[in-house]
Amino acid sequence: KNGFLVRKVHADSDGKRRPRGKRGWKTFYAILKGLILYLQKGEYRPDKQLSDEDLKNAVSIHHSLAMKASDYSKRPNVFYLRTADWRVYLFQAPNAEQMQSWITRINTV
Ligand code: I3P
Repeated sequence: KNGFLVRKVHADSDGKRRPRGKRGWKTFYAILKGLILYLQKGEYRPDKQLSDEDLKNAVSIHHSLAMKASDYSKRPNVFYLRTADWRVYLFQAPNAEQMQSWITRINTV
């Protein structure tokens, strides 16, 4: 599965709150391949290679949990992703259907 997602990092590994100045929303083209969610920056092209920075942004979804962010009301169609090492991300999907599709795909790999 792939598509545009806007990401906010809420907590780095071990659940540590991400520091001020690094908590903004950023748009990525997300590619879910096996147990890795790749987050590609910049303009989308189907043949584009992942850069070193893109690889650093990749998220392991092994033993992770995605759920609708019902307590987050500032933006619509936002879901949480909590990883096995307790990173916490918020992802905003383009619409409700996409949000549900990402949640289902992440939770059923
Ligand atoms: C953050 C940015 C986020 C905001 C976050 C800010 O600032 O404005 O949009 O989250 O608030 O810290 P910066 O870009 O300097 O990191 P919301 O959009 O959810 O309000 P937060 O620290 O309360 O999460």
